[in-house]
Amino acid sequence: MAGISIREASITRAIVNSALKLLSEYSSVDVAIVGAGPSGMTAAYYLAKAGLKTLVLERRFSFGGGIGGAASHLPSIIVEHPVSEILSKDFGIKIMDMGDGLFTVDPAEMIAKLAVKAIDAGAKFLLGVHVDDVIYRDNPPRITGLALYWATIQMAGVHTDPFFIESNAVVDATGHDAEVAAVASRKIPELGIVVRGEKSAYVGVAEDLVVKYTGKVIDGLYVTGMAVAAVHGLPRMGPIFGSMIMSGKRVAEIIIEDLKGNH
Ligand code: 48H
Ligand code: FE2
Repeated sequence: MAGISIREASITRAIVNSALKLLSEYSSVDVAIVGAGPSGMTAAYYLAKAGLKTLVLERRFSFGGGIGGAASHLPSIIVEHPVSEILSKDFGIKIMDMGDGLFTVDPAEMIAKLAVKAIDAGAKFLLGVHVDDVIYRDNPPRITGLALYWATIQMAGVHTDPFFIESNAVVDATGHDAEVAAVASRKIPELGIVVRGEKSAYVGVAEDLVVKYTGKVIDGLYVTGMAVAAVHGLPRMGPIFGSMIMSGKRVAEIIIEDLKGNH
């Protein structure tokens, strides 16, 4: 340990220089994903693996979104076939077969391994940032990026102007409130985006519907996970997470196809 010779000012310089280099490099990306929950992290993995420059923006200082809270705090995540195999094969997550077509996963392991896989595939995570607006071009109509600021500033209730990130695709993976689609709906009414709000539980249909409706909302803006239920008015599924993984994978496939021409 050479601690004694380390100067405080050089710590500051190292932090500022590396952080500004990162923010500068990521001011323009292929895909900006808002939300590091199960759908956002899954999408990040497959997008980064396909070679797309992928940035995940998360308000909290941690990963996982709703995974950690699981089913009313009980430390068990439920998934169904074929998600069990995807989690096992693609993410190396241990699966326990509970019968009745249900499999359980340890939430801490799921959070950690989804994050590790996404990061190792090349996705960059920016924690503690609150996304509060989109960038919009009207000719032709397209979402071309995001406006964001530090979540602590939002919590302090003070006003600062945001940073911008430009991206070819924005993914709303913000969960139940579909915050990105909601702001686009409110601020750009001419796009006709309606956030219908999720409906009461009906697991049997909810899981498939979320995956089915995953995808583009308008050019440049895509929706995955519970935000799909919010935008399209679909029933909720409660503490079963299969569709979150399938939806993240699906939105990645759709974006990879849509952005093909750009590379
Ligand atoms: C930055 C933001 C912003 C913002 C939110 O809620 P999540 O886990 O989202 P999903 O869709 O990947 O997973 C949903 C699942 O957890 C769930 O709730 C299920 C399956 N419910 C079923 C039911 O019936 O209740 O993660 C969203 C993440 C969180 O980490 C937020 O902090 C983050 O997005 N976030 N980050 N800027 N404006 N809004
Ligand atoms: Fe939920």
